[in-house]
Amino acid sequence: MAYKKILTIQDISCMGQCSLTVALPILSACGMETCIIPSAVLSTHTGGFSGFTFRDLTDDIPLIQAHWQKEGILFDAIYTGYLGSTKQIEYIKSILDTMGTSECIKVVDPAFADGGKLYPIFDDVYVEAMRSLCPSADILLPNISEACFLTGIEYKEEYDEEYIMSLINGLVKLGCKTVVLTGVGYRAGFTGVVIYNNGEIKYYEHERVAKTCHGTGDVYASTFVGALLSSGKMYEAAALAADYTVECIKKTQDDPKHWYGVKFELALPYLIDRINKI
Ligand code: PXL
Repeated sequence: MAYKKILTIQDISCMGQCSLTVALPILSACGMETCIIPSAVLSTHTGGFSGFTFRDLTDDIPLIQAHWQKEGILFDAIYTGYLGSTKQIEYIKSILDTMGTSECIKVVDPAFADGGKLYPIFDDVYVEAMRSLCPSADILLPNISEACFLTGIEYKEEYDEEYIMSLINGLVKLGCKTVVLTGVGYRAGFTGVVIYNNGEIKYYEHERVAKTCHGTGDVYASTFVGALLSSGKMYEAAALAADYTVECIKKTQDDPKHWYGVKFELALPYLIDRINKI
């Protein structure tokens, strides 16, 4: 297993099991050194809580970057998630362009929509800025809602392979090299992940757990990045991330009080076991 240095840029939701509070433990469990830039600090995530605090850390980003550049710090992977503002996207481009080693893998999780709707703080201007970030990424990790907003294709709950291919082709036209599209299910009881890489399409289908849980996109993305860096195997990493996400939902689904996230900690032994076998 390779020991790599990863930079992840996303918010700190102080309570709510998403973004950095999920990415750090998962990447650590995958055996990765993890450095962070918090994009914002919120009291909770924005999915179901009201009255959350929001401290935008946009202005800190270039200062942190400048310090690291003086220190000569470079990363084997840079993985971005929920960002705090449209202005941040310009700073993120500069980080993706300058802060990686020659082998650096750049992963962008657009993290701005679900269920066909934008998350509360985002708007069309943010979507447009995120579109312009696509060419800077090696791997884009959207769900179907984000793929729809980015490509301008209508959001559908039911679809066929042709529709999914139109999303993938639209993302490729935006400059995405590799796309890992999550939450793609063609038949009842199953969902899956479509992996488009260098003109080749693969699909990993797995059991669909009835309950949808907040934060699973972040669990998926963090696990995918950790497993990819650890193994160098794209399809296996996409599949492992899906299986671990299912385990996390299973650990949570019988507890109605735990509506705001998944009990991913309880499934970390499963993740560590799988990572060692990949
Ligand atoms: O899980 C994505 C996410 C991350 N961070 C914040 C969020 C959300 C989704 O709603 O609100 C603050």
